[in-house]
Amino acid sequence: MISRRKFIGSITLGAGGLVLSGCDRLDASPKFRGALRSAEGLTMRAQRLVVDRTALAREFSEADMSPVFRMNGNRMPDTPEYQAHLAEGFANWRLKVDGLVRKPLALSLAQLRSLPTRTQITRHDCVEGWSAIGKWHGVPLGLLLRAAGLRDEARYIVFHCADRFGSAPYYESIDLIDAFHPQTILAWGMNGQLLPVGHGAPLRLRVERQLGYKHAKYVMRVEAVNDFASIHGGRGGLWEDRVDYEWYAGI
Ligand SMILES: Nc1nc2c(c(=O)[nH]1)N[C@H]1C(S)=C(S)[C@@H](COP(=O)(O)O)O[C@H]1N2
Ligand SMILES: [Mo]
Repeated sequence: MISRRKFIGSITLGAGGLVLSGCDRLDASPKFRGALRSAEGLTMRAQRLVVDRTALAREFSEADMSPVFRMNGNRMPDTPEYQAHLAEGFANWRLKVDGLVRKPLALSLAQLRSLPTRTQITRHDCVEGWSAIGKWHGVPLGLLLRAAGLRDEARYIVFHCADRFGSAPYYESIDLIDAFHPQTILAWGMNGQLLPVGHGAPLRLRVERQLGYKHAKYVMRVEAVNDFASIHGGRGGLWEDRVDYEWYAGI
C-alpha cells in the first residue's frame, strides 16, 4: 500500500520537477515566468488534492521553545506614522478590517486583546534556512472576518504592513482556507509578553501552515479582496513581487 506521505511526495515533486527541468534551458523571459507560475499553480492544486489544508500544524510544549527566537526582515518600521504609534504605546492605533466586508471594523489593541485568545506553540520555518519554536497569543483571524461579514465575492485576505523595503510597503495575502484555519491568528503577544517591536508589534499574522515570509508583521490593515492582481506588484506579497517567492508557501 502506498503511504499517504509518499503519495504526497511524488505528486508535489512531479510538479516541481517540471520547473527544475526547465531551468537549464530557459531564461527569465515572461513566457518562462508564466510557465513557472503555472507549475506553481499545479503544485498548489496537487497539494490541495492530497493534503488536508484544514489539518493543524504541530504544536509543541514549553520545553521545546527556542531560547532565542531570531528577528528577521524589518525590525523597526521607519515611517513617521508608525513611530508616532510606538511612542504612544499604540494607544491610538487601530486595526482596520475592510474591503469586501459588510461591516468594516477599526479595533484598538485593547479590544483585540479582550477578544477570545488562542495560544499556540509552533515552529516558524524561514525560507532562508532557520527555524524557531515560539509561543504566540492572538485572536483567530476567522473571528474578525466573521464579525466584519465577508461578502460573497471575497476570495483573499491581504495584510497591509507599516514597514517598507525601499519605497515598497510590505504586504502579504492568503486564501480563505488559510484565513479561517483555526491556527491562523493575529498575534498581539509572544512567549507570554506583548509582542516586541522586532517581532511585529502591535500585531502580526501567524499562518502556521506556511513559510515565514507569509507571517506579516506590523499589520495595520486587513483587506478582503476578490483578486490581488491590482495590489502593488500584483503577485500577492512583497517577496512574491520582488524575488519570485511562491505565493503559496505551504509546509
Ligand atoms: N512586515 C513584515 N513582515 C515580515 C517580514 C518583514 O520584513 N516585514 N519578514 C518576514 C520573514 S522573511 C520572516 S522569516 C518573519 C520573521 O519573523 P520574526 O522577525 O518574528 O522572526 O517575518 C516575516 N514577516
Ligand atoms: Mo523568512
